[in-house]
Amino acid sequence: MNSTNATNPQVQQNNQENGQGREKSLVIIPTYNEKENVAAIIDAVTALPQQFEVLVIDDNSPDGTAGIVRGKTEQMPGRVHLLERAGKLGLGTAYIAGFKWALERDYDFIFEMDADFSHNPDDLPRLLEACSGTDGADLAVGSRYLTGVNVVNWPMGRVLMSYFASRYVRTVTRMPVHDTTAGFVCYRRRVLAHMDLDHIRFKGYAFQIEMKFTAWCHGFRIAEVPIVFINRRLGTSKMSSGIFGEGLYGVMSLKFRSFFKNYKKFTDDTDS
Ligand SMILES: Nc1nc2c(ncn2[C@@H]2O[C@H](COP(=O)(O)OP(=O)(O)OP(=O)(O)O)[C@@H](O)[C@H]2O)c(=O)[nH]1
Ligand SMILES: [Mg+2]
Repeated sequence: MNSTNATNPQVQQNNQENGQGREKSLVIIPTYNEKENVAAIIDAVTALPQQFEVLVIDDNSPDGTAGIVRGKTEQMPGRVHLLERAGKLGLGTAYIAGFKWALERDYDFIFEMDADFSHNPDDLPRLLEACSGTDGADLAVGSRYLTGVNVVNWPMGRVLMSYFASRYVRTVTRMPVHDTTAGFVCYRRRVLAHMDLDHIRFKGYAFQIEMKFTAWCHGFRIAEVPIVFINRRLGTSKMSSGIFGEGLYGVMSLKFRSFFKNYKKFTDDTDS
């Protein structure tokens, strides 16, 4: 347990009041040129009563994002963390680096979230709730397509593309998830500990699909929590057609390869 939290009675009391006991949560935020958003998103996450910690994975953003995060780590030591990588290596590998960082430490719940406020930090407690307790899910997905289409300010073409991409993935994989490309996710530690993270291949949207699909193949329980997704107001998109293409063909190859894989099913007895 983090020394700051372990010795702070107020934090312990807050954790107990939130029903969290001594369980620790880490929100991983990958960044590339997010100087307009990064300080505000860190402040919004750390202002929540649940004592979320934040890990930013920055890929040497030319706009100086890492410097802003470093300031936050000094302001909130033990609460905000920064992992710097040499260059833009893609969202998927950033998350894998973050997951490994978390598994080397004692986090119980590990989150994925974008820096650009498309994912509302105020929804983090609902994702945590869905994974908490003995009956909690192993994975909670912040879902745009559970109750209709909850996307605000995206051009219609992009909404349709994303919605039908999710349906296509559901049809091909048979995975019971409405928003398969969602990047707002809570994992219980045991999901990431059980999966072979070195064998996750994809980097863009397909990374999100592959993570959910692999967890599902291992027998983990996935819950969806409805969220409203809002298009970024500040900064620029990093989406590219290559990333989209990876998703289109990647899904078929994911499903195809799964027929030949022997997924080790998770059981409470064999894993922690
Ligand atoms: N570390 C790292 N972060 C990245 C990389 N590419 C994107 N990101 C971050 O990943 C998150 C999602 O990227 P976005 O550009 O918002 O992608 P998107 O949500 O599909 O596109 P928008 O519609 O423009 O928001 C943001 O926090 C980005 O800064 C990368 O190569 N490395
Ligand atoms: Mg975005």
